[in-house]
Amino acid sequence: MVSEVMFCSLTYCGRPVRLADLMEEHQEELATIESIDSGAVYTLALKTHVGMSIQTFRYFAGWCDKIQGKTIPINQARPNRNLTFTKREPLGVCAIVIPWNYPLMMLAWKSAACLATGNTLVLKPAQVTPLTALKFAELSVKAGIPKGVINILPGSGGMVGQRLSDHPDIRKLGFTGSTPIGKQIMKSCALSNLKKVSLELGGKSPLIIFSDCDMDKAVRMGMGSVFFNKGENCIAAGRLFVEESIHDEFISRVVKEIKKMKIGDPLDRSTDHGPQNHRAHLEKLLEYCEMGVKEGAILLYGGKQVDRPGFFMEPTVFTDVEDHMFIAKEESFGPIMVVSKFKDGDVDGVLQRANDSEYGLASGVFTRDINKAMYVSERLEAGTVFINTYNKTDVASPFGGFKQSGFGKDLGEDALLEYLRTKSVTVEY
Ligand code: TAP
Repeated sequence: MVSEVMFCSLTYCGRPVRLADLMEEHQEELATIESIDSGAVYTLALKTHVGMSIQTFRYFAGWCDKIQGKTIPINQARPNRNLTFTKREPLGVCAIVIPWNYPLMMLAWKSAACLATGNTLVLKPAQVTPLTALKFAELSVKAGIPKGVINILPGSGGMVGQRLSDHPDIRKLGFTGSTPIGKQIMKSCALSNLKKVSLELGGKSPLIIFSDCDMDKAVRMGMGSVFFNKGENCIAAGRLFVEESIHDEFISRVVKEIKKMKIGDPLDRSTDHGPQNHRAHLEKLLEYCEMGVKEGAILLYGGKQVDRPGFFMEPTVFTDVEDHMFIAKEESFGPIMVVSKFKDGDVDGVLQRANDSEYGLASGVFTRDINKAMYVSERLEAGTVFINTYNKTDVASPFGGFKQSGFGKDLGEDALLEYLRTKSVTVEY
């Protein structure tokens, strides 16, 4: 019932637009909080973490009054006429559980679609990054969103997250996080009351760089594919496959660029690379590097904690990574470039290696040959394929993984369906 009431108020009172306006008015404060809480450099926090969150609320605010069904003629051969029409209804109370890498943006991607479709929500931020979610709750009250519609519930995954998965009155759980926790959540949602679930999970996204690429762009974007948000990026290129004839040049240019990166205080506007999110994550990344060395990959650059206070990790490059190695298969979620060569011209061979993963979140290809780019994009098993670009997410483009990277979409029109149910009404006349 609350959902039905909300659907009307959100649709006709422009409150989601007001919420986006308020977020914009407070964008510098939100970006500062986000930077301090997550370690993202301020400039990125302002543009991406906060900027895209505002765009997301504006985009979904535009959908509020466009949630429509269809009319479907049925059983036309009978003497009586029949018609089915469908209605898209909200689900009711939805739970949202998010990780710590883009705290506000992950909140926005799910909450905006959830609210635009007339639901209420209970959101659990990650324990280590709850602050922008709390500021968002304050702004939602100012925007006139009625009490009880947006509920922010900080706490641990094992306690609060688990309780949300098990709760008998919650009808949907939208989750972003790791694959093992996603599986656990899906099981609990099924065993409790068969909640609808959408899962945005881990990835090990391949990026294929052919020798006929625009090298300047491939170096710049290849670096961004790994080091953006200090690698704490679900679509980070987990593995770069570089064609043999340009491999050495590509690597040496990447290392030259890394040396120019300014590592330091994330609030300093000139910093390129801030600290990792929390201590345990930094320790995990250092172990990941040790594992790479132990297995025989070449640690060409970095691999260590930076010698200054804080959880700073050197941007790192591994080369000569073989397919069986742990670092070739598992996500680091940090600033670690993992590079393998492939033989010149072996398009099908590199595709096979790129697809040999249980993950399928994103992927990329750099080549000037549009036919090759299209051939590769059709065969890559990933929810997103970037051609001659990377990290280009947009509020209007559906986003979500294949295989063990999950299912269900955030963003774009597709995201609305994650928070709606379809009712068929059949009339005989
Ligand atoms: P997780 O450990 O999976 O945690 C994600 C969220 O789930 C946190 O809020 C966590 O709570 C909560 N949680 C933990 N156990 C739970 C349980 N039993 N029931 C319900 N909730 C529970 O992931 P993480 O380490 O925060 O984030 C990194 C992972 O997220 C990476 O694998 C990354 O690829 C993935 N990720 C994916 C995407 C997309 S869009 N596919 C985007 C960002 C990140 P706590 O606060 O207690 O940790």
